[in-house]
This record gives sequence, structure tokens and C-alpha cells, in this order.
Amino acid sequence: MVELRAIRAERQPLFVSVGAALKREIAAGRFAQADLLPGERELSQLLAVSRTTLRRAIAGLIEEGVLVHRHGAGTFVRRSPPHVEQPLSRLTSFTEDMQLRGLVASSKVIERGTFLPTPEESIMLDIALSETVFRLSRLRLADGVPMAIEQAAVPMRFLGSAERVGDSLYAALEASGYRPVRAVQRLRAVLVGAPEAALLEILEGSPGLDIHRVAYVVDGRRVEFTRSTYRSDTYDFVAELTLPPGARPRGEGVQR
Ligand code: 16G
Repeated sequence: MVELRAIRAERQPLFVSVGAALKREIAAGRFAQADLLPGERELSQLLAVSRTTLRRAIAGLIEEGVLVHRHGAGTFVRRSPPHVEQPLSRLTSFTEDMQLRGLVASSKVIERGTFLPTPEESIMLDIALSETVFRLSRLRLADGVPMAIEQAAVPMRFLGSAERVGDSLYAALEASGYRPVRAVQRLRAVLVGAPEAALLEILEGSPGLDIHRVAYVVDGRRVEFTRSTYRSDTYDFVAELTLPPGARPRGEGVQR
């Protein structure tokens, strides 16, 4: 692996050249199979540099977002995240959205259980502070890449039992006869804070989308209030806009 040896450019610290050499190798697909970087000892031997220099080079690439360190697992090449275009007019679940795109949806549960609602949940769901809600906070992933953090709250009366909720919240609501049929969603641009950024594997302060969804069942009752933080580099929310027929210019389509 002679080509991996960093050639020191003039007046450039060695760790910068090592970082650049590593980047070239990553771009050429060298570690693509497992996305995992070899161990420190092996890599410093391959590159013929000290471990200290290697560590500085790797730290620089983590900062740049080229590599990502997972505690206890090692240093990985950051896979380019799947890019999803999501129409704003369709009321679908995360699991369905990913399936439609041929991506595998998965989740890591952050919090799950039955609780009394927070004042915000009680207002958004239009329920009393004494009514139990099922709360589910998850990191949502597509093909193993973190896409969003979602915290959903659903009044327990729509679920019957918390055990009913498996991988998909909407599948559980469908099974209990309360699948949402309408939702109001508010999107806001935010800078992602440190705890969320760590979960989403992005840099602190990266742009993100803060989304609030209130969903309704057929009879108009509120069934779900979900707050989410979406990575803005993986999701495009697309809205179709139309001019009402009465407001269309006369003689539309007629060439003058
Ligand atoms: C979507 C919804 C979220 C809903 C979830 C259910 C947005 C912004 N949010 O992610 O409100 O709770 O789907 O997904 O679209 P699930 O059925 O896969 O659990």
C-alpha cells in the first residue's frame, strides 16, 4: 500500500498530508467494504507515520465529517446518506416512506412508555393533563443511516395497550382503528444542538428541520403530536402549489 504513504507537501504539517492521503483513499473506495478504518497500529504502519500524527489526521477528518467515531466500535467512513424527497401532501409513516424508496427503515428507541402529558402535549393533543399518553422517542434510520429524531405522543385511548406498538406507530394505530387521516405540519429551520447532532451523526450546529405534526382521526379528534428533528442534508420536503380555478387568468392556454 505504498500509494497510501503521505507525501509531505512543502510547509504543510505532516498530519494534514496524512489526512489528505486518507481522504484520497476513501474517495477511491479503499475502506468501502466495511466502512471501518483499520486499527491505529495497522494504519500508522501502512502510512509510515507515528500514531500521534495519525490521530491528529483522523481527528481532522472527523471534524470535517469525512469520518465518524462510534464509541467502542471504531472509526468509520461516513457513508453518504440516502437523499429523500418527501411530498408534503401525503400522510404516510416513516416506515412506509422508506419502503417506497427501497430503503430499510429501522429505529433506536430513546424513550418509550406511558406518561402524563407535558403541558405542551396536553395543549397540542387537546386532552386533560390527567389523561395518559403513550410517548415514543426514536432515532429513525434509513439503511442504517440516521435521518431524524422523533418524539411522538398519542393518547392511550387510541392504542388500548402500549404493547401494541411495534416497529411502526402508524401500523399500531391502523390496527386499533385510529390511523390518522389528516395532519397539520409545521416546519422550521434550526441549528442542531450537540445532543441531537451526536445521535444524527452530524456536526453540532449543522442545519436541520424542526417539524411539529398534529394528526387527526376521521372524527376530528387529535391522535398524534410529534416533534421531530430531521437532518437537512437527507430530506427535501416538496410541496405542490396550485392556483385556485377562480383565480386563474382568463384566456389561459390561448395564444395571443
Ligand atoms: C413520520 C411522521 C411522524 C410519525 C411517523 C410514524 C413526519 C415529519 N413525521 O415520520 O409524525 O409518527 O412517521 O412512523 O413525516 P412509523 O409508523 O414508521 O412509526
